[in-house]
Amino acid sequence: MKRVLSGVQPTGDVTIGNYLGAIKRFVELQETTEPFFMIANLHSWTVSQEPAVLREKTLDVAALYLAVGLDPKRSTIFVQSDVPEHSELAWLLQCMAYFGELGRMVQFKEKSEGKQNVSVGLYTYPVLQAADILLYQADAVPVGEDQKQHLELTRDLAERFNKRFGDTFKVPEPLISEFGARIMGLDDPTKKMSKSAPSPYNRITMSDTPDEIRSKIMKAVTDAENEIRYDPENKPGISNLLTIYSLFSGESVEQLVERFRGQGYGTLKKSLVEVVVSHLAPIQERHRQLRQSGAVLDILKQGAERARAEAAKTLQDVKEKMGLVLR
Ligand code: AQP
Repeated sequence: MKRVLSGVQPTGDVTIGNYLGAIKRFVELQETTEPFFMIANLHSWTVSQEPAVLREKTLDVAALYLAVGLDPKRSTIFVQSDVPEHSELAWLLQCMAYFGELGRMVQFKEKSEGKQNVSVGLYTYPVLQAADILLYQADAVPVGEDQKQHLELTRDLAERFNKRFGDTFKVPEPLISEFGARIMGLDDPTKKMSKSAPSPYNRITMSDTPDEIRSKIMKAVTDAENEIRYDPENKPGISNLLTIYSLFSGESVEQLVERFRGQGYGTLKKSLVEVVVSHLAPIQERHRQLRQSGAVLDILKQGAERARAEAAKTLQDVKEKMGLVLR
C-alpha cells in the first residue's frame, strides 16, 4: 500500500481553499493508502504566533480532520512538535541544502516581501517540510498547487542524500489535483485564498457562519460583464466561484454553466451560498462536538506514538550513515 503524508499549518482558521485543495482529498486517500496526516505547528512559527491561540488552532485543525471524516484507525493523525525527529532531520538536511535553492522559493519571496524582520525559519522551512515527508518514506504527498516547488526541493534533497550515502529515502511524488488545486481569493481572484491574507473577505473559513458565508460570497469580486462562463484567465472571479461550486456540489463546471446560462451573477452567488452552507453545516456540528468531547487529545497522543515509531527508524538510519552514531 502506498504511503502518503501531508499536513496543514494551524496558522489561523482553515479555509475552503485548504479544504478543497488538500483536506477533502485526505479523506479519499485514506481508503486506498497508508496515510500520515500532521498538524504542522512547527511550521507556524515561521511567522510570529500567540502561544495560547496556536494551541487552540492546533486542536481545531485536529478536530477538523476528524470532523471531515479522517478515521484515526486508518490514518495516523499527529502534531508535528510531538515527534522531535522532524526537527532533528531538518537540521541534517539543512546541511545538505544550498542557500541559493532556498532563495528561489516563491513562497519565501511572497511571504517575506515588504517585511523588515524575516525569520531564518521562514527561509529554511521548505527543508523542515522535506524532513516531514522523508521521515515517513512517503510515496506521495497530496498538496495544493502552491506547494509544488517545495515538493521539488524535497525530491532534490532525497536524491542528493541517496547519491552520497546510498538508498535511504523514498523520492516522493506530488499529488496535485488537476482541478481545484488553487482556490483563489474572493476579494482578489488573481491571488490564492489564504488563511493569513489580511482581509477576511479573501476567504471562507470552515467555521464561518451562514451569514458570514453569504456576505463574503455576495461581495466576491467578479467582472463588469454579466455572462457566466468558465475562463480563468479573463474571468478569474466567476471561474473561481464556478470551481468552488463544482467541488462542493459534485456537478461539473460545464453542467453549471449550462444550468446558469442567461442568469445574472447574483443568482449564481445566491445558489453557491446555499451549497457551501449546507456542505459545511454537518462538518461544523461534528467539529463542535469533538472539541467539547476532549477525545482529540487522546487521538493525537496515539497518533504521535505511531508516527514516532516510523520516524525514529529513518532518523537512526540517516544518523548512522552520517557518522553520528558511535558504537
Ligand atoms: N488557495 C488554495 N487552494 C488550494 N489549496 C490550497 N492550500 C493552501 N491554500 C490553498 C493547500 O492547503 C494545504 C495546507 O496549507 P498550509 O496550511 O500548509 O499552508 P499554506 O499552503 O501556506 O496555506 P495558507 O492557507 O496560505 O496558509 P498561510 O496563510 O498560513 O500561509 C496545502 O496542501 C496547501 O497546498
